[in-house]
Amino acid sequence: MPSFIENGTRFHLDDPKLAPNSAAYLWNRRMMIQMNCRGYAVSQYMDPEPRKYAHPPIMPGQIFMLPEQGYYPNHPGRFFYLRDNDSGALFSAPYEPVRADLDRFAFEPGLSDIRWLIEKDGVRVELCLVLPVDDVAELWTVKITNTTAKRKSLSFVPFFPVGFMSWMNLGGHFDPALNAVVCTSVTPYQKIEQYFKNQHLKDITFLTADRRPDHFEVAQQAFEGEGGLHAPSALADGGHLRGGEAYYEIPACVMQWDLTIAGGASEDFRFVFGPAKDKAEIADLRAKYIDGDVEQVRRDAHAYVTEGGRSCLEIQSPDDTFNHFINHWLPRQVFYHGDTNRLTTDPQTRNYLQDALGVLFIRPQTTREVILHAVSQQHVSGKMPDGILLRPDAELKYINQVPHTDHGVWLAITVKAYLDETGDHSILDEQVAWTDDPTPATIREHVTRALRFLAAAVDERGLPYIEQGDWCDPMNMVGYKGKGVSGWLAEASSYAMSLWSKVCAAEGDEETASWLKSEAAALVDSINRHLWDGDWYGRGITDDGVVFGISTDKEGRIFLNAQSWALLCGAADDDRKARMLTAIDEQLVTPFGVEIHAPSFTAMREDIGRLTQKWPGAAENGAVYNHAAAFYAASLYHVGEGDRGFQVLRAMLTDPERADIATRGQLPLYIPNYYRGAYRQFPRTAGRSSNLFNTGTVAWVYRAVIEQLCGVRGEGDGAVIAPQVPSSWQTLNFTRRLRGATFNVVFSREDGLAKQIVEIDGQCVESGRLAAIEAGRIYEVRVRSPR
Ligand code: CEZ
Repeated sequence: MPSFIENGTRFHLDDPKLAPNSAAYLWNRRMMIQMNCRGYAVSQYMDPEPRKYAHPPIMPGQIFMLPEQGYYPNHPGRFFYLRDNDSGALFSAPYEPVRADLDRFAFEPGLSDIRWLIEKDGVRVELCLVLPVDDVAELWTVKITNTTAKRKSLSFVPFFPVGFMSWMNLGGHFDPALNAVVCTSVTPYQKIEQYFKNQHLKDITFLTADRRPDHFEVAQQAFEGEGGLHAPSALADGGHLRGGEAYYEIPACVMQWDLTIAGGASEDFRFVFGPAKDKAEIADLRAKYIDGDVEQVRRDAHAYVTEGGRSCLEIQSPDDTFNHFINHWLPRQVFYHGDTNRLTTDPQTRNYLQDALGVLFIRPQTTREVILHAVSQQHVSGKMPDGILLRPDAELKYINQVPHTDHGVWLAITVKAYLDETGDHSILDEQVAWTDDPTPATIREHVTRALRFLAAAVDERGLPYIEQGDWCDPMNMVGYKGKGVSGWLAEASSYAMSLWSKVCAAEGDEETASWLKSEAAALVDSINRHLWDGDWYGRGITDDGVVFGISTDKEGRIFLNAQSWALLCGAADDDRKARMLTAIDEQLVTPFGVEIHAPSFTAMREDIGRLTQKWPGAAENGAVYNHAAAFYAASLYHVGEGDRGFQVLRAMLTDPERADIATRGQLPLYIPNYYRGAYRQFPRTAGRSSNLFNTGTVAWVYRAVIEQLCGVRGEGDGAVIAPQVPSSWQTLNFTRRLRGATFNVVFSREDGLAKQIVEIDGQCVESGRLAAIEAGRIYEVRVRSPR
């Protein structure tokens, strides 16, 4: 049975066919690798831009991770063939490419390693992958055990395909001094400048081992022959690798050992695989990871994730899957985002700021640095750029060259959250210059000006222009002619202005506070005047003045974001709220979560844009787009709908049982950016995971659990304790660290209570408010709630 093991810090999948593409990921600050349970891999590293070091046999896109990534026999992966030299029988671990029926299969990704245990005909193979904390390298250990009583003669053949490295120059050879297969290439270019720029690139991919192989091969075709990867010709008829090289032929790292293993005995191997600039770098990596202490590498990798990424919250609820996810896997995913910026040198501004919003609850110092860095690229007009450059040599690329109008919103939200979590008001006085004006201004002024910029970029109805997109990247044709407006952005701006107005008021700046309040109210007014459609809010108005996301639309009739943010900004009164929630339940809620809109578009709408061209039910075209669902959950908690909020969050997690794993096609180790939607149009494919673990969702889910479900958050100099616990839970215990203090909270339900009661250190605190938090102190909190 698939299940969490080791107290939820590891997962156990027992069948490679249940969810063939289910995967786990590892990362360090320089690289990431996603390994699926059957051995296929997608990995990339920073050089300084994202790059791959193992390729398919054709030229792929270099930097995008694909949603619903498909795999095929020649896909990059890490494979280990085992041949019984007496019977000739062949299998491969973990499963691909041979796909033999195994006697035992366990794919067991942990917080900082990925391991497998495979058994077939009396041979056990244990694989473990770990990434060193500060190098681009995969460190693999392999243990082969003869589980029978009789001696076995085996051939062990690791096969690490390298693929089509370059159309200009590629090849490979075995280097005896390095004990490595070294595959070489020249990154293709045409402009001369590029020649000089490319000097530093790691154009080598290598595999080195701790033992001298008996045989090797470097040309993939010579290995495969006519047999194909599931029965390579080089291994047929008791054959041995021929010691070949690759001369402008697709290279692969293949080594072979002839082993005689006594009954019950084992053989151990260690490998390092990765890119290198030159042979000296391979020698260095060998010294560190082949000759070095592998246990130390494991301990360091584990400490990086669990100590570096230590959460401010541990919970114990009646829902074990939720506990494991919140205690281990969610902070891990949040930390990955916050510490690596998704391995890009020009994160989208909204992603950069929202990733910082998540890591705030792990390492607030990082959030502080992100805020200061982000505003250093703000224009003196207040406009936030579309992407943030993280290195002097970085450039705005791809989507960041397309004008989007929402970036200022995330600045205000993140700074407000930072103040609440840390109480560090000194940040507001930090002085930072503008990208186009050297005169420094305070952070307070940077945020206010971002909001002034938003307030000014509105049409005659008072609704904000959308240009070529807002939060929704591919909503690129609503306003490209300069007239279309975003209802969502009106709500989000209003919400951000209200938040910031509170900060200004607390800081004694009444003038700005009241201006922001009146702007926020004016936006609400415009939204209610122009976008309320009777039962829900429309999403926007096109360049031609057409309101969309309304009841008369056949496709894209209702958009979730337009409802969630109406709740957040307070546009909807109780009657409207009730109508919206009903409409959402009827049209958007599915067993796999809440869809971003419905019905999904089945044809291009040239006044909405590229999102309508995505496959119906995929990504922004009607998927359960978890980032939008997380906004919805946040909005539900915001208006006290805790039970609904929890349902939305809980639907994002795959249940650790066969049926849900098979349908979603993923393991409960991360929240993917989407599950397929269009549930009412294409039920057969609904629920399928994108298996993309890059997503702004996690910051919002983490925050909702900490600040709303558990309900302990900073406010002014003090704290608020106001849990919104699902009504089906009778108990909840948790520990929350906030501003150097620790809150041990015991929540329980009781009969005969009229309302929730909070006791701090034995004292009843009617409001749930603590005026000042004492750092270093441990608060014992009891929350008693009506049943
Ligand atoms: O990218 C995300 C963006 O990183 O889409 C979100 C947006 O808020 C995030 O900033 C919603 O649009 O078609 C596109 O360009 C898409 O926008 C995607 O690239 C999308 C992906 O799902 C990547 O994870």
